Amino acid sequence: MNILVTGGAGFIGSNFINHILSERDDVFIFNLDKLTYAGNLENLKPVEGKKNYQFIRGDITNNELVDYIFKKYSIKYVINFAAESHVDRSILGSEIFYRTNVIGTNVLLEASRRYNIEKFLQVSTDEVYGSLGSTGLFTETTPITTNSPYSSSKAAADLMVQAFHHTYGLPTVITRCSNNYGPLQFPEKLIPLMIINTLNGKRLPIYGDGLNVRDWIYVIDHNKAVELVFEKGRAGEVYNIGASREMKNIEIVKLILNKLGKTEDMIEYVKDRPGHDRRYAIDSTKIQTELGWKPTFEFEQAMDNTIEWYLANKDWWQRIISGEYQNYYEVQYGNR
Ligand code: NAD
Ligand code: TDX
Repeated sequence: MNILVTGGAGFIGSNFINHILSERDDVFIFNLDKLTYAGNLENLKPVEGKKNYQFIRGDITNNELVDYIFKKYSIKYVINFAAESHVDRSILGSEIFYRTNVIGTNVLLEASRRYNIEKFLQVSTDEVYGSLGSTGLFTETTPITTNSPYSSSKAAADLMVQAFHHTYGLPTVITRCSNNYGPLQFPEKLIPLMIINTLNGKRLPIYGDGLNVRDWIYVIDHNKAVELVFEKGRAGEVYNIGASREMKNIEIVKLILNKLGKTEDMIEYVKDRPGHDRRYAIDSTKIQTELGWKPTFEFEQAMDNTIEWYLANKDWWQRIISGEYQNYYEVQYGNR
C-alpha cells in the first residue's frame, strides 16, 4: 500500500508517520515535504532507515515533481498534511498560505485524478467553521465562515476537495480537527511557546483578555482518528475530530506556570490578534458513532507528558529558537 504523506516533517505529520510505522509494516510511506521553517527531519529519527519509508524533499505546488512521484512510486493513496499552519504568520503575510494550502492541494488533486488514486484524505481544521459564541458546537454541517487568511485558505482547499469528489468521483475524505498539542510542536504555537518562555524566564504574551477558548486534543488521538478515517471513512464525507476539552487561553498558561513552579507575574497581556476567533468547540459525534473512534488521552496526563517532553528535549527547541525563528519572534512580539 503506497501512501504519499505530505508535510510529514511537521508537528502532526511526523507524529503520524512515527506512529503508523511503529505499528504497521503493510504500508509504504513516501513523505513529501518542502522543509519550510516548520519542517524538521529530526522529528523523524524513529523511522530513519526503515525499508518502508522514504523522504522526498519537495514542494506540493510543483506539478512536475508531484506527477513524477505519483508515476514512479505508483501512489494510490494520499494524506495531505502539508500546509502553512500558523494564523499569526498568515496575518503578517498571506500569499504563501494561498500558494501552499490552495494551489498545492489543487496540484495533489489533479495528480490524484490522473492516476486514479483510491483515497485522498485532506487534513483540515475546525477553523473553517469560524467562531462560536459562548454556547454551541461545530458540527460537520456548520456553514463555512472564515476569519483569517489561514482559515480561508484551508476552507478553499476543503471546498476544492469536495468539488473533485462531486465532479470527478474522486474518493476524498476530509478531517476537521481542533487544536492539537504534544511533542514536536513548533514553538510558535500557544502551548510550546508558553512552556519555552517559562523555562527561559521570558514574559508570556497573552492576546487580548485571555478568555478566548480552544478545544484541545492530544496529537496521538488526532492521528488515530486520521488513520481510522483513512481506512473506513466514506468517500465524499467530512469528519470532525475533537476531544471535548475546552480551555480558556489564560487557564492553559496558568496550568503551565503551575506545573513548572513559576508565578503568574510572568504573564503579560498584549495587543489582541486581529480578527481573533473567540471560541472553538467540536462535536465529534459522527466519527464516534459511525467509525467507533474516541479520544484515549486524559488532558492533564497528556499535558504533563507534553511538558515533560519539552523539558527532556531542550536541544530540539533550542536549535529552533536560536535560528531564523528569532526574526519572526521579534516581528510578532517585539524585542523583549
Ligand atoms: P506544521 O506547520 O508543524 O507542519 C507543516 C509541514 O508542512 C512542515 O513540515 C512544512 O515543511 C510542510 N510544508 C509546508 N509547505 C509545504 C509545501 N509547499 N510543500 C510541501 N511541504 C510543505 O503544521 P501542523 O501543525 O503539523 O499541521 C499539519 C496539518 O494539520 C495542516 O494542514 C494544518 O492545517 C492541520 N491542522 C493543524 C492543527 C493544529 O492544532 N496544529 C489542528 C487542525 C488541523
Ligand atoms: O503568543 C500567543 N498568545 C496567545 O494568546 C499565541 C501564539 C497564541 N495565543 C492565543 C491565540 C489563540 O486564541 O492562543 C490561542 C491558540 O493560538 P495558536 O496556538 O496560534 O492556535 P490557533 O490560532 O487556535 O490555531 C491552531 O489550531 C487550529 C493551529 O495553529 C492551526 O493550524 C489549527 O488549524
